[in-house]
Formats: sequence, structure tokens, C-alpha cells
Amino acid sequence: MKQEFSENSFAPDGRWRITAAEFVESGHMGCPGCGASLSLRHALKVLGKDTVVVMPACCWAIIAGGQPTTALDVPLLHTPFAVAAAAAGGVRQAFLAQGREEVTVLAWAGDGGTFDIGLQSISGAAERGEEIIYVCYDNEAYMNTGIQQSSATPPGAWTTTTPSGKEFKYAKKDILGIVRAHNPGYLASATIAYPEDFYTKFEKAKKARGFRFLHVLAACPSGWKIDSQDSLKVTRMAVDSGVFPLVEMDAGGNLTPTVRPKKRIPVADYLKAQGRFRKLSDDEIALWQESVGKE
Ligand SMILES: Cc1ncc(C[n+]2csc(CCOP(=O)(O)OP(=O)(O)O)c2C)c(N)n1
Ligand SMILES: [Mg+2]
Repeated sequence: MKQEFSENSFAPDGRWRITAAEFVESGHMGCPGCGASLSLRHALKVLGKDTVVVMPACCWAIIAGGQPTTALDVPLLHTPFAVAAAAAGGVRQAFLAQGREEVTVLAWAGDGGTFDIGLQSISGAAERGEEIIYVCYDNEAYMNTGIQQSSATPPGAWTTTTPSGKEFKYAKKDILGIVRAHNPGYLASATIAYPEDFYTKFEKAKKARGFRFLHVLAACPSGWKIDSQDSLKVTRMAVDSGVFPLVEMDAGGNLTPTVRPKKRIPVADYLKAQGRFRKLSDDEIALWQESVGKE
């Protein structure tokens, strides 16, 4: 029997019962299996209706639909690519000036808009302690414009601008380390492939003060060259192999794991599940396994 919950709550077993309320309507423009679509849908279930979304250029700017239509049931402000964090800080300041402390301002940006072009505005907003939640949904390339490499693209991954795979000398940028250096109010990594951890972290981000940052891994079936039905399975493998650890910043400023996979799988299993890593050599896979082990 389908159970419906109008509010988020905890069952006696302590597990999440997520609301049946929807703030992302059906009929949006997301591809089948789009991890980013699912992630915002569930993030808004936790954050609730008093949320304003601020979004730079990215797939999600299209997924929401072109004016005058929108798939979101909460207000949405589109911004230029580089300024989501700055604009979100401004929106929050405007609500504070009106005495409307209760409104959550959510900046929702891709990896290109975060790791690359929006990095300066994130640094500024974090330094000023802007009262916003900034989420980077990371599909590991500029997907909306046709799968170009970003500084979040992992080594070895095929993109249209790195057709033989991103070289191993270019590592994925340590975005959590960069934001941590700004002493944020809350900092974590998450993925909807581990929903309870995801919900808990968005709830904590909502309650925390200051600049809050979540790094969310979100599969892109077209860019990762996987079947859309395997989107969550492959994302879960990123966690289970140690490639994308689920962590949270503790009171001492250290990143500590929140989910310890029951069974650690080889990095090779995660990589071989995706067409974008097809050209990786065994030596390169071994290098990757070694670096995951060190971390
Ligand atoms: C200043 C500027 N440069 C380039 C673009 C074109 N553009 C729009 S979306 C996009 C890709 C965004 O990539 P990412 O932030 O990773 O989000 P994704 O599309 O992967 O969801 C690009 C290059 C733009 N809109 N503005
Ligand atoms: Mg992207």
C-alpha cells in the first residue's frame, strides 16, 4: 500500500519518511535517469515550500523549463553563469531586510558553474558568511552544452573536448577542501543514491547558519555513457568504491565519513560500469585504486 506523508517525519525505527509533497512537477525537461533532476526534487522535499532557488546556466536551467513555464513550485531566479552565489546572497539579504528570516535561499549549480566559472563568487559569499545553502550538483562535465570537460571531470574520462580521456596529470579539483578553507557553517558531500544520508544532510544544512555547501554527485546517463535505468546503481558504486566518499565537516573542521559502505568494491567495478572510462588502461585503473586507498 502506498503510504503518503504530508510532512517529513521519523518513523519509530528512526528512518526517514519523506513527504509526498512535490516541488518539482512532472513534465520537466530532464533526461530519463538524470541524477540532477532527482536530487533537486528530493532536496526541495526536505527544504520545503519557503525556499527560493537561484540557478546559473546549467542543465537544470533548462530542466525547469523556459519562460513563461516552470516545473518548480517555488520561486526560481536565473542568473548568469558566474554569479549564483553572489545573487543568492543578495536574495537572502533582501528577505532579511523584510524581516523574513524563514525563507531558505538555495543556490543550485552544476560543476562547471561551481568548480570553474562561479568559484570566485562562492569564495566571496563564503567569506562574507552569506546565509545561503549552495549546492553543486556534480555530473562531472559541462553537460548542458554537450559534455565538455570541467575541472570536476575525473582523470581518464571521455568528454567531447577530451576525446581520448582527460589526462591523468589533471586531477579533479578538491572542492570540499577549497570551501572548507573558508570556514563554512556547514559542509558535506551527498548523493540521492544514499537517500537517508542525503535527507539528513539537507535538514542539517537548513538548520545551520552562515554559508552552507553541499557537493552532490549526480549521474548523467548521456555523459557517463550508462543506461538511464542504472543511474542510481552506478552512483552508489561511486560511494561503495571510495571514489566519492560521503562526508561531513565536524565541529573541529575535519571531514568525517557519514556512510561506511557495507562492502567496499574495487574502483575498477565503478569505472567499468561506464562507457566514458572505456579507454582507461589497467595501469591507470591501478593508479586510481591506489589514490583512493591513500585518501
Ligand atoms: C558565460 C557563459 N559561458 C558559457 C555559457 C554556456 N553554457 C550554458 S550551460 C553550460 C554548461 C554548464 O555546465 P555545468 O555547470 O557543469 O552544469 P550542467 O550543464 O552539467 O548541468 C555552458 C557552458 C553560458 N551560458 N554563459
Ligand atoms: Mg556539469
